Amino acid sequence: MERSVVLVKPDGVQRGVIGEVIHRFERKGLKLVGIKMISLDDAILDEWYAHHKDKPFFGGLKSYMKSYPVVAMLWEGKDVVVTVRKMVGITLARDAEPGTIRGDFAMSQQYNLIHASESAEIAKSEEKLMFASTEIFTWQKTDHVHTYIKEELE
Ligand code: 3AN
Repeated sequence: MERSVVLVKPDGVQRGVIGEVIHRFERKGLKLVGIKMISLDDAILDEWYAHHKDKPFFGGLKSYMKSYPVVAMLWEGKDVVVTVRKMVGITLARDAEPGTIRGDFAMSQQYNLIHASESAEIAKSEEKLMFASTEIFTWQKTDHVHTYIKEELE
């Protein structure tokens, strides 16, 4: 099944929404296959945000992402990348739909609490950047038979 990398960013750690984020994805029926706290450095951020390297906010974005640790998670599910992005909400948090994580808990374009992989392809490269193979767990979530029909699990 597909995987999505989620980061509770430094502002999310400071504002105490780690549990809320986990709670929402758990209730949705997603499967957690990796989780850790990590302090990000320039090496990883230059790759992570390579698509933003020419933007005026790149320096500030990197400083912010290095300011406190983040909590990195790997969530698994059917077409999970799109599902997680919908649950996260748009980048400009004060405009994000109520009911989304950013819509319910954030006001800023930069301090928007959470990162979620943008596409299935990007998710694969983010997974490699963020998690060692020993940090990813293969386990059977027994309630999946009540979360999906058989064909969706194939
Ligand atoms: P998203 O996280 O919604 O996929 P991206 O990939 O466009 O958004 O941006 C990555 C991160 O860069 C955002 N989560 C936010 O923290 C920051 N960011 C994006 N746009 C701006 C901006 N105009 N000014 C400051 N920070 C920004």
